[in-house]
This record gives sequence, structure tokens and C-alpha cells, in this order.
Amino acid sequence: MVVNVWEQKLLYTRHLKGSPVGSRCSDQMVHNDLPHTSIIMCFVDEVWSTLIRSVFSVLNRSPPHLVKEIILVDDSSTKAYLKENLDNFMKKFPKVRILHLKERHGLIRARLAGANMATGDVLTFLDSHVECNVGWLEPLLEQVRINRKKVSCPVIEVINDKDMSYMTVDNFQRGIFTWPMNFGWKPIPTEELKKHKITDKDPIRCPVMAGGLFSIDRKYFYELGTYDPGLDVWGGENMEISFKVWMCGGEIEIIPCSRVGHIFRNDNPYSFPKDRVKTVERNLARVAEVWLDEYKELFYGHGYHLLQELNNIGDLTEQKELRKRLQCKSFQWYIDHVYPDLDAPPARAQGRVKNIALGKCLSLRNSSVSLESCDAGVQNQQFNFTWLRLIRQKDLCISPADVKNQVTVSPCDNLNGDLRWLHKSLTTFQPVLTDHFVVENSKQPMCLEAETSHGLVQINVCSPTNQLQKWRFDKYFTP
Ligand code: UD2
Ligand code: MN
Repeated sequence: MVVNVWEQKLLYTRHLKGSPVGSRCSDQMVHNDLPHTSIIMCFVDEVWSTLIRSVFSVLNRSPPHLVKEIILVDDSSTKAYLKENLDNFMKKFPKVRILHLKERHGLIRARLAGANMATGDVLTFLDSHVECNVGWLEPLLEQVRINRKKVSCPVIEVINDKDMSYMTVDNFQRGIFTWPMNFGWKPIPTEELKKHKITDKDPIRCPVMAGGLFSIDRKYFYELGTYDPGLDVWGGENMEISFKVWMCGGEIEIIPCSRVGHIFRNDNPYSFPKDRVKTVERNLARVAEVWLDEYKELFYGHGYHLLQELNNIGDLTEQKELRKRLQCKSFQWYIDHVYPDLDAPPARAQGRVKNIALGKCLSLRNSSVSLESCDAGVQNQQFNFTWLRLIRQKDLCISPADVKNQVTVSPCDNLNGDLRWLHKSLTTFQPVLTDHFVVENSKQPMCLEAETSHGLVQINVCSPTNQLQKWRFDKYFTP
């Protein structure tokens, strides 16, 4: 049976009088046998009033029978008021349980510690500086009730960090990412809205979640292997859980009738055990290695230095096995079905590679490189200039030979810097893919050059004016 939550709570709707949210959502029905939830809030050195505001908004604005408990995980805060003082204060609220971690776990492992003591049917994670709005919880639990593999997120509104006021945000925003896995928001294209007749109450399919605020069936969270426990401190865990959910049979949605305000801060009010940027990059590299398949080239292609991190990202065996065990789909499937508007060209450039001076094309035959009359139908003339700057045909790459000035063909290896080329102009500083192929690992600038007499290619000292050193791919995917 379904009931109208808004009618049960006339007292609350008063706050939303005149607000578009209230009127839009007030006729929405939910089941009367919703699962209950444990609320998990991790914090480190949170401001007292902000933490209390977060907890009170949950207590005041959720039907009591749906909140099994509120678990506050103190991630080894340094502030004295967050210890005994907090314990004593919260004694008045029997639903609140506090876990003081003896050492700093970082957000990701702190959430797991909270989840491990949770007893609710559903886990609802929140940051420690939020304000849950009226009627926020029921629509989240409703989606999990409909399908236990649905992960539901509220619309995240903005609490002003200067005056703590609450500001509403636009509808129809999806969580997305751009390379190298930066989280962002993007409106649903208008054609999509029209085509699927999406109204402002409909759940919004979300390629990735922001990370902080979501409800997930507790058992399902464990079936999914929770978060990768090898992720450190903060960052990237939202990508990991998002890919995992989608690729392994679940769904992520933003529920417009559920609204929670959040204080966005420019700075983290806590220290990072290691460098912040490095920590996030390391986490993202773990995610890329486990989930992105061949698309991890795009990830590394947008941040070369991340490749250097590969030695210190830790063991991935368990995560890879988990993916196999859960029979998760490919990243290609994820792109096709969940995030088709992701900008993910297969390479930086593709097709034949034509020499400007001779009008001839590179060709790979019997493992050696030569120049031939250009022919679009000949497979031997088809190359990729990959995201990792290799000139590649299937598994073979064109590279400088050990022998001076000679060019050879080697098995491609993304980690081998000796195979990389810079495709660029020698006369402009603009970063455009054009003209020369400069050997990346060379003290003196050395360039790929057509040799006129025998239809061969060689390496020579770069010269901006030498047309024999200028090349053009058929098609460029990036500038
Ligand atoms: C976003 C997410 C956040 C998390 C983060 C990392 C939202 C609104 N926020 O950044 O939940 O997913 O991205 O990817 O989606 N904390 C600890 N221990 C730590 C560090 C943080 O307990 O070592 C707590 C912190 O007090 C807060 C929560 O974890 O309650 C998230 O941290 P944040 O608020 O600094 O992250 P945020 O909102 O910038
Ligand atoms: Mn936050």
C-alpha cells in the first residue's frame, strides 16, 4: 500500500509553503512498509554547531520509525569538544551512537567502520555539515524498496559557508566526470527531457554520484564488496562505487523530491597524512586500473604523471577478482548504456600518416616501416596516435631504434617512455597536434623523417622547415 508522506506531515510542509519543491512533491506517494535505515556520518574536527545541525535535521525531519540509528564516526578528531562532551550531549538522543576511532582512518575507511556496526536495512551516508530538508528520507528509501540494487541520492543543495543560509539549486543536473576522472555536474540535454518526457519529480539516472550523500541497501553494499578498502583518506571513492554499481547490475539515481543542503568548502578543515593531490591521484589510478579497461589510456593520457604512480598504488588482485566474481560488465557497456555523452575518442589521431613533402604514407609490413602510395583501403597504413603518444598499429609501435638514426617496430608498451612521440609544431608553442613527430626521450630534439631514395623513414635532428619531417594523420580527435 502506498501512503502520502506529505499529508502525514502537515506540520513540516508549512516550511515549504510557496516553494516549488513542496508543491511539486506534495502529491508523491511512497510505500508504507519502507525499509529502515542507519544514518552514517563521519567527521573529523567538525564545527560543533554544524554537526548538531546535521544530526538534528535528521532527527526532526525523518519519520522516527525509518531511522534505526544515527552512527557518528569520529575519525580521530583533534578537538576536545568532540570527545566526552559530544558523548554526554548525545545521551539525550538514544538513536545516536558514536564511534571514536583511535587513529585517523580517512573518510573511506571511517565510513566502512560505521557501516560495520550498522543494523538498519539500508545505509544512508551523509557528510557532517548538512541540513536534511523536509521529506528528504522517504523518497530515498522508496527507491531502494522498489529495487534493492538502486542507490539513491538526494539533490545536494547549497548551505552558504559565510552565513549558513540554505540555497536551492537547479533541477535536472546529473553527476558526471570528465578526464582524468574529475567529478562534475551537467544538465540533462533538453532533447532527452523531451524524448523521455522527464518531469521534475522523476528520478534522474546518474553516471556518477557526488559521493557524500546516498542510500544503499546494507546487504547489497556488502555484496558489492563495499568500497575498495585500499583507497586512502579521501577522494575517488565516489567514482569507484559508481562504476561498480552500474557495471555490476545496479543503478544510481538522484531523487528530486529528496533535498539535502551541504556546506561546500574550498579547503579541507583537516590535514592529509600525505599530499592531498597525490592521495586523490593514487586513489583514481586504483579505480582506473580496476574498472576502466582500455579506457584507462584516456585517464593516463590526460595526466601522464599518473603513470609514474603505478608502482605505489598497492595490490589490486582482490579488486580485480571481485569484478570477475560479480560478473560485472565492461566499461564500454557503461559508456554505451549509462554515459553515452562521455567524450572518449579511441585515440588522439587515427588513420593514414601522410608525409607532407612526398605525399606518401607510413606502412607497416613484415615488422618494418616504409613509405607507400597512400591508400585508405590498406590496413597496413592504418595507425593510431594513442592517448599515451604511441604510433600504433594493433600491438606494434613505431619507435626509434638503438642504432643511430634508424626507426624500428616494437611491441607496444604503455610504460615504456622510449616508444613515445610528441606530435607537434616546432614553430609554435601552441599545444596542437600537427607536423613533427619528436622523440620524447631524447636530449637533442630528434624527429621522424621521410627518406627520399628508398621509401624508408629515419630519425634526424629536428628542423622546423624540413617538409620531410612533417606528417599528417587522416583524422584528429583532439586539437
Ligand atoms: C565530496 C563528497 C564527500 C566525499 C568526497 C571525497 C559530497 C557532498 N561530498 O567532498 O562525501 O565523497 O567528495 O570524494 O558529495 N572526513 C573524515 N575523515 C577524513 C576526511 C573527511 O571523516 O579523513 C569526513 C568529513 O568530516 C566529511 C566527509 O568525510 O563529513 C566528507 O569530507 P568533505 O566534506 O571534506 O568532502 P567534500 O564534501 O569536499
Ligand atoms: Mn562535505
